[in-house]
Amino acid sequence: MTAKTIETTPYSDQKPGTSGLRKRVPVFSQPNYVENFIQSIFDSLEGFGGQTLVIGGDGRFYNDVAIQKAIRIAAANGFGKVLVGQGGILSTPAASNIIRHYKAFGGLVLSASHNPGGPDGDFGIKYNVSNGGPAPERITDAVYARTQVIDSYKTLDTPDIDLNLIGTQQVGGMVVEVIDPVADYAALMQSLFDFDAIRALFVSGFRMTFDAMHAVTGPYAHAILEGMLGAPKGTVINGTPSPTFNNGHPDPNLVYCKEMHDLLMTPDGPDFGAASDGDGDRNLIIGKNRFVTPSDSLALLAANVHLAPGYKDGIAGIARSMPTSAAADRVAEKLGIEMHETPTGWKFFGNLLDAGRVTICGEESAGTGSSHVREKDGLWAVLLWLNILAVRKQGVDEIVREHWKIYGRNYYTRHDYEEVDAAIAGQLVDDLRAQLPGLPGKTFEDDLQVAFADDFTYHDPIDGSTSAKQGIRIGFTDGSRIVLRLSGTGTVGATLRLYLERYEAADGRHDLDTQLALEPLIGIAEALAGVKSRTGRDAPSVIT
Ligand code: VG1
Ligand code: CO
Repeated sequence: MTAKTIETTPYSDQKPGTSGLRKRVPVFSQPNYVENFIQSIFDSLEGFGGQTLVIGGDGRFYNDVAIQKAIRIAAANGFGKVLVGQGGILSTPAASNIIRHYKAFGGLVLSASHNPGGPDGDFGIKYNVSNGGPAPERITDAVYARTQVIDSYKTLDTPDIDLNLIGTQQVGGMVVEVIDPVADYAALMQSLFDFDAIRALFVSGFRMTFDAMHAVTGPYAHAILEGMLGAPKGTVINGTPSPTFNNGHPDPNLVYCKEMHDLLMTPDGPDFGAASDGDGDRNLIIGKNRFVTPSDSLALLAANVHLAPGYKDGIAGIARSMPTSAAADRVAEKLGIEMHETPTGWKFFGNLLDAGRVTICGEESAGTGSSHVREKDGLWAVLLWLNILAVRKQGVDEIVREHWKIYGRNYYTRHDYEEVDAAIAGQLVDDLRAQLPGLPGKTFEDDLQVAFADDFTYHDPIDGSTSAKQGIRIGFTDGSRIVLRLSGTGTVGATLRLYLERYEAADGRHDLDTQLALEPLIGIAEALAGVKSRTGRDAPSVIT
């Protein structure tokens, strides 16, 4: 079968954001929109002839349509083989593992992650490179440049392949193998964690709820938690992936998982609650009477990870995204290991992980992961927590409190203002940036003195690349911070994210309400940036 070359014209809006290209489904459904983007990815790569490409997504609306297109374009461009998850399903961390395990050239991950799905919801395409991680900026920049001038793409006239049939099929000169999306990932988890200890925990009567949010982790959680680990049936809720996420918002935070949170705060509720997002790379952790902020979770996991067999020799270092609280920094300091601060987005962790400089990474946006793959990994974090609980034989709340007694507590919150007018948001950030040089040395609220104020620039210590304008940081002498940046994953208008952090020493007060503890900083941020006054909002859209 010979490849056809189809003429096309560029779309001006195919610039990948924090995690691939994300747009509304009606945007992706425009003629040649998917084709242009995928061909632009392939045009930006070299040496994939005869190689393997992994394709999978979170099962959202349009997943199946895009996968069939991607398979034809891959075949016409000369890939030797495509590995695709059954039903088109692969969680983001599972896709990362498949790329690494089968030494694929790269992979297409089809997801808009925590954004809602459906005919009017969001869709997304991300390219991952051979280490299993998101393509670095050098590649995403090249892809974007290519989308601006693309004039043709290659495809084949072939029928759709049967995505439900495990085994191999042929598309032109290319082999398509439909694989079990769960098996390899489950085996990887089993190699890292003490499954016997976790099984014993469940036998002892420990109760948990895992909310898969009608998204991709359902099959993984059913197989691992209820299957391999013997958790009672019903432990996993909302465990069947739905193209619309049952009309929900698959973002595991206190807004969209409020019911589970409230259940965990009752005396008869389960001991442990967890959830994951649309594509399975985020995690929410709630113990009985204790919500664990993702920043704290990163620090706690780093401090206890040696209790899991896969990490028994300790860790090389920790990396966190810039807006993530400095709680993990204190763990790294105590362990005497490297600590790295990177821009938002998992793609910045890849080089550090590949070089063996760090083992654990995390983001305040409910993302934690390790060197086992090159994506954040929701179920991995849940299993590591379970492993720690099983070995320490303590509850989440007790473990968190003990941690604060050793390291102090970083009170932390994020205020999101969604769907703000993009021009207003841009101007607001520009105006705040202009104030930065005058801030160091200034004192607010009597005793909060600005130590530094800058727009974060990252210098990658491995490849020497520089990423500028990654978010505004205002740091105070007591360790408090205000961070403001624009989201790179939203699909409508602009989303302003305001991150606030305050450090309370080991012998300080650890029982304050988070929003109250941060009130002075919230006031300073409003005085400096004027998010509320300039956007006309009286409160954030989401507080996490
Ligand atoms: C958000 C989070 C970021 C995360 C990214 C992708 O990006 O802040 O930490 O890496 O989403 O996560 P932004 O630019 O909107 O702040 V996922 O689970 O949506 O792939
Ligand atoms: Co996600």
